[in-house]
Amino acid sequence: MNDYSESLLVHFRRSEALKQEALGYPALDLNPRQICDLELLLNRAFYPLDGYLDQDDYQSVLERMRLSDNTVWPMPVCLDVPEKIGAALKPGDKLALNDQEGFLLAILTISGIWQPDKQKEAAAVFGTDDAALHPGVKDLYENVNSWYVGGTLAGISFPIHYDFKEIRLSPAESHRRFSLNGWRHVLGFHTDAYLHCAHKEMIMKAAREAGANIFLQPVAGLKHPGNLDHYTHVRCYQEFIKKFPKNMISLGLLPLANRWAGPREALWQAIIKRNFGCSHFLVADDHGDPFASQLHRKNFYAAGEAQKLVRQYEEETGIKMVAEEKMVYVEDKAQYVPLHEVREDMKVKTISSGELQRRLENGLDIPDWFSYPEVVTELRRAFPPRSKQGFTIFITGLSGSGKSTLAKVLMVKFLEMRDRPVTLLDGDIVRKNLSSELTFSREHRHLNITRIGFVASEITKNGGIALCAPIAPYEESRQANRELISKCGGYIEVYMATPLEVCEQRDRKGLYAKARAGKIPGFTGVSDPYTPPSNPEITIDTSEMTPAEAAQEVLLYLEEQGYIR
Ligand code: PPS
Repeated sequence: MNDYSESLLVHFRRSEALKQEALGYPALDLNPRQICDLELLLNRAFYPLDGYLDQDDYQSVLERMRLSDNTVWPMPVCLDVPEKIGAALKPGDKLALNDQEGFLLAILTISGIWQPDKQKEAAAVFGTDDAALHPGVKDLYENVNSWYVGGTLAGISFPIHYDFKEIRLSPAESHRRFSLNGWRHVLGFHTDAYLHCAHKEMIMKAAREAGANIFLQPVAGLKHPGNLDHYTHVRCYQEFIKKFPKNMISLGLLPLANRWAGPREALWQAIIKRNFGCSHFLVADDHGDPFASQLHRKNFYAAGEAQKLVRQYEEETGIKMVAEEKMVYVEDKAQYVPLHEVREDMKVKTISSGELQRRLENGLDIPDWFSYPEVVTELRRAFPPRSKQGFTIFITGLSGSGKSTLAKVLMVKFLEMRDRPVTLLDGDIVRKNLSSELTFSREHRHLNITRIGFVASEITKNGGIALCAPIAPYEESRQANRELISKCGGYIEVYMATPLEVCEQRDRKGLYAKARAGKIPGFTGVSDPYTPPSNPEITIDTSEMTPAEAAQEVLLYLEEQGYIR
């Protein structure tokens, strides 16, 4: 047996022994944010940390951006645990740390447990303790447990990823890659945005100035898996790096749970980049700002603060700050130039992210000066025009208002078009299948509607048409569905405003008569409320319209909005 296989065997035996040992310890299933932190602790991206901060280090980081031994470290990285676990632990105890499926990742030997003053932490880290002003503060108050645990880690396994394994580089792997390539100076670029031509020009300019190769390190943190965007982002990065000269750029995903703490965040990322082997770090003037690039919101941190802080600590961190310089396309020159070199007589062209979204939605041209055809192809695949997106038509109204009839006519029309699969989720059908155990109580009706919403969202996400026709008497259930489904494609709410008297007069199923006779308790419109939608896309009163006319109204709306051609 050679040295390498012997060390593997030793590692395997040690892990097996630790796994056995861990069976006797209290266990915690980590949330996605905690799994990100743990991975970066275990692979040494958070060097010099070899575990979670203890209370002294935590205080010192808040007050001085340094560990107690004076090393620069700007971000508190502690393990937050629920009270029922925290209150039962004491220093010296061990805690098994699992992923969300209960798979053992590490064993923590506890050095301290305390209840942090979150307001103080927020003020120190984010610069405000007001949750209304900063999403990072809100997250700290609402999603971080109120007991902190510090201690050292014995790693058993890195968190498991099935996606893009070949570009999930650890610091050891990126170091190795850089040295194999003979890269002595490496410029780290941290991003979570889609990158286009302007970014390439900006990165190349910075790399020339630093005399460095480039390490593009996009965040693959909290949003995936299951998030379509994550896959699109990474595929776009894979296309983007092909636009650079050979052997100039390397791509590696960073499983970082961003805190959005502005300057502190930038300094933290600089240290992380150094740990991955970078000598330089590209920093934007609004780096780490929670509202950076949001058109209608002012940034939280003052412009340039992040760059200043990273530069201030350059000597100690060992990584140099390179300021990002915005590049813009000048039409008369047919090339990109730095923003500060643009003269008044030059014609500058830009496409905002909102405009890009609009062009994608409508299948409009995205010019080559703005982005690369291969990147645009990936984007078009993920954000197809409305005529290729799935959508849900959610028809709500009283019993007898014409919901099912309208849904059936529409279904036939869509089947005739033959361009998307169609699923009918009529109230009665759902009650027989998906919700057969539910009653007509308020709670069960809500559950019934949100179940329909979930199924419709899956159909919509996969490019189909979901036709839903339940009574759906409550605004809160309808709103929940709107929120969920709009993220997956189109959502069109159709309010059947046929008056109660007309519905009751029709009484096709004889239910109103029974309800009036007291034989059906809690009947919608008679002895149970129906709240009309506050903002439906379409309102239809079938007392004045044939089913074909009602369907035509919906089809005209869909055509106008670009869902059908
Ligand atoms: S809800 O409120 O959205 O969950 O209702 P839904 O799933 O659409 O089911 C409505 C159909 O169930 C029959 N039914 C009742 N409706 C209202 N209130 C009570 N108490 C009730 N009991 C049974 C009725 O046939 C409804 O069908 P439609 O097609 O709307 O007439």
